[in-house]
Amino acid sequence: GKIPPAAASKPPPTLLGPSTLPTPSKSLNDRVAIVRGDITKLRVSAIVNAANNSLRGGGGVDGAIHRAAGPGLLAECRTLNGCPTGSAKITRAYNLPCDRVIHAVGPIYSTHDPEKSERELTSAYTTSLKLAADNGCKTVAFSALSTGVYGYPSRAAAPAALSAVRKFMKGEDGKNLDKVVIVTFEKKDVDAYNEALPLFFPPE
Ligand code: AR6
Repeated sequence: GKIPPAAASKPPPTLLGPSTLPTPSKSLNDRVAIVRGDITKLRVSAIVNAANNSLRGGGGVDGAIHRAAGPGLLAECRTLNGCPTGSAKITRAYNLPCDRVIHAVGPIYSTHDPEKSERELTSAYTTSLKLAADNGCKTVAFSALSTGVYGYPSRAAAPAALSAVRKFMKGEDGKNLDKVVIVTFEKKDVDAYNEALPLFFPPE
């Protein structure tokens, strides 16, 4: 659903700050990147949290996002009645430097039904991108959904995530997204996502 614009006091959302903001490019490859760092520090339109069904906060990146956002975020999340696996909900960002938080629920990885896990992971990415586009977000930073506590192997999660991002950005709803980044934190994720990137966004 749509929510009203954030407070006018916030600076315009940029990925790395105005001095390093690249000229928006039409090339699909230039609109997607893997970055390593702390997602709570990014001044993008929306960051995507790796949440759980309750949307009541937790450990990992979810804990870091709630700590940095302050108690207003949890208060708003409490009004949302949770979120199904493979879906996402959007809130304001409170004390975070971004404008919005999209709370996505990836699957707990199932070794018995990895295809189901992949469908749910894909859907968590796609729903988040649709929410971002519907709310006028131009720059979106994803956490590496499900690759921590939820046990999704990074080498399997990376191609699923990048495939979903590519498909969305090539479609009508993806046209207004200037930049999508996947924010990795640990080395295993940095390597897995960087190895998958050229397979889905090959150099032109
Ligand atoms: N910035 C960017 N990435 C981070 C940060 C950070 N500050 N901190 C951790 N990561 P996880 P999940 C990476 O476990 O697997 C929570 O309790 C981390 O290295 O946060 O989807 C929720 O409430 C990993 O690659 O999320 C749920 O209950 C990635 O974020 C459950 O965990 C995701 O790991 C969700 O598990």
